[in-house]
Amino acid sequence: MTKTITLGQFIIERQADFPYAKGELSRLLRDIGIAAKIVNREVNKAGLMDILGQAGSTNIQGESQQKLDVYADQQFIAALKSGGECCIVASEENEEIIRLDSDISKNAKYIVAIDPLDGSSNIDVNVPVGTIFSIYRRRTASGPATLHDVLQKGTEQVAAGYIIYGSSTMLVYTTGKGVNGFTLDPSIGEFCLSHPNLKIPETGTLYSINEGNYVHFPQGVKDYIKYCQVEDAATRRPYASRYIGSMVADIHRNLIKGGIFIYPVTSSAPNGKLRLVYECNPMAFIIEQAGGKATNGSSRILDLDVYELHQRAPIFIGSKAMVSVAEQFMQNTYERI
Ligand code: P6P
Repeated sequence: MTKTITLGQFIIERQADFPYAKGELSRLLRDIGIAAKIVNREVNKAGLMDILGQAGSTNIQGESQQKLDVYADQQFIAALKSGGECCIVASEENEEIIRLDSDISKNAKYIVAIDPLDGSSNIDVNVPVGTIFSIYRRRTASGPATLHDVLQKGTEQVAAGYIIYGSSTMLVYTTGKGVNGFTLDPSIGEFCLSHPNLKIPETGTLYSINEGNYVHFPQGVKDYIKYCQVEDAATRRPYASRYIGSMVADIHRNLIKGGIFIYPVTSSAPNGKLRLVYECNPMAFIIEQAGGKATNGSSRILDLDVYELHQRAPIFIGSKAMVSVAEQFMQNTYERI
């Protein structure tokens, strides 16, 4: 019987990794874990509550907000506000940054960027959805934090993680020293270490892309998809297409089994669809820490300049060998044997 290690115990034990930390990041991760359990409770009974369906409002993206989107956004902001370790929340659901300027928060040293409920259009059909978060140190030493504190490159993240509300609920995160996964045990209401030191397989046979957009893809993406579909038993196992339409679920599957997830530019989305600050950067940090790769087809996601809060970026993310081949097609340098 292996010893149960809860998220809280793990965070405290790993605090030794940060000898100069005074516990703020640990408490911030704890606050996120608490909100995740509350959101999980509502996601799990969404079909039974008057919480499904359109909230009537629309978010900054112009997307109709599902009531659970709004609920999740409120829960994470409330947890961060009461925890006092975060001075600004940048959320997909809010056009502007949310400054937490209470006495205990206004001088807090951390910034949280979050997609409170990614893939929420899948809620009504019981497909896994997720929360994605990214944590930065503020750039200004004190006083009211500003957007300048938020718009930092992905390389500046101190932590990143996601929660996947699926057949089980998992919290996966990194602080730059590897990736660990925790599964929620409903019988004790705790996230318990279930996937220590997660590593993505060097290669794989799953490719994940919305082929409904095929005609709108750049030629390199079209060529890569054809490469994936070629039966070439002599050199590699046939690939399989898997696309859930929920970024957290697609990337989590690839983290466990190996694979590549691509959301490229299309003629209707010239900068891609996914958001750099609270979707691409945190997922890129996690996958790189697990030994994988994340680029925009040519440049490392984490190195991209961040110039606006809801900036979009194309993303090729997953097993290192697969992303590298996809990049060769994007740069038309693939050596056909
Ligand atoms: P499409 C969900 O709406 C989301 O933001 C991601 O979770 C997902 O990967 C992507 O959009 C799906 O987009 O255009 O394929 O429906």
